[in-house]
Amino acid sequence: MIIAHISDTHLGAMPYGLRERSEDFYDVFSEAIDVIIKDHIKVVVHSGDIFDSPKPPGLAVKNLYSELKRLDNSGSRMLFVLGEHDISRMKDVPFPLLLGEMGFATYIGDGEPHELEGVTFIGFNKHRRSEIGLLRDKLLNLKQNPGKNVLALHQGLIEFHEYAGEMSTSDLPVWFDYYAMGHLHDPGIKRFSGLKGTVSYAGATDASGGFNIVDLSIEEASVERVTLQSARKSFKFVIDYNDLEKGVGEILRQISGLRKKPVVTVIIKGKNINRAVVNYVLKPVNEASLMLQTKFEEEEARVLLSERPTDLKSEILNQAKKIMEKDGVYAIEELLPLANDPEAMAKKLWEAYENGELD
Ligand SMILES: [Mn+2]
Repeated sequence: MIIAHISDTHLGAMPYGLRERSEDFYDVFSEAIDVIIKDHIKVVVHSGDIFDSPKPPGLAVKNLYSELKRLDNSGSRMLFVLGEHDISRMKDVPFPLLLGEMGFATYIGDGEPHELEGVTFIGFNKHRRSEIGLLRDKLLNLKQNPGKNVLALHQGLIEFHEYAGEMSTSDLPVWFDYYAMGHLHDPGIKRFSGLKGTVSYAGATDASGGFNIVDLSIEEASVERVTLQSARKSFKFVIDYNDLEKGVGEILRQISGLRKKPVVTVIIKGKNINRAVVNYVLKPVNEASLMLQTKFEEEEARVLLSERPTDLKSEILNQAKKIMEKDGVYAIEELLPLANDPEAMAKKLWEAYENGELD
């Protein structure tokens, strides 16, 4: 059996309040469904964060419904678990459950085995950090089923993201043939020596511009990445203030001719930057992008941290002096040592004020 693994579709999201960005989320999801139908893939595992909000906009519900209907008409089925974006804190019925209830998709976040054509799918909804122990116990008590087994979770694994990780691959039962992960928005495909199958984050459909196709018909399941053409590209450029024209030319070469106008961030580096000049020169970039964000990094700021300070205290004093002159030195020398005693700090500050030391 070949399955599709998709995740974090966040239908209904509208970054920067832009209608075009909101449509991007529907476009990539729809294109993914096109690929799935064209390739006759019968099962789609969605690892959570179907909607961006527990109370999704009507358009998001309508679009999900029509895509599920298209899948259904072609004899395919979506299996899903819930992410934290789907789960209402108001203890209401999450919207995706409704579509499951109506028979347009199959909810598998209940931890029960769901068998389809000889493959068993088991999933759990998002467990918050405080509930990880509970999830670990539930995972530990799972029983291996004959044939292939697929696990769907919406959790961060520390092996994929040190800080967003909530649990580790050592918490996973070892016998699954594929671990369909959701939650982390960067896609990742990894194998671990203790685990039978590949562990993979399908990535956020919009941000990563893709999803996975997993072949379970072979002994060792293989994972292939599909790239979606309708995903909007985003770029980040760093250009030199002294060579603006050249930098802009290079940016225009890279961002023109795309299917959708990209989201562009330009960082301008240099000395004595005149922002009006920059905005003027960047006009064609602004016109060629859906959204342009310009950031400035004045040379001064770079000099500040050009060398690793040898003595932290004198470095802090130097910086304080540069930024706030003698008040800065006063703040570091006199006030900082009192930081955990606000009373004494206020007293010291008042004294300094009365003595005219803060002029
Ligand atoms: Mn999530």
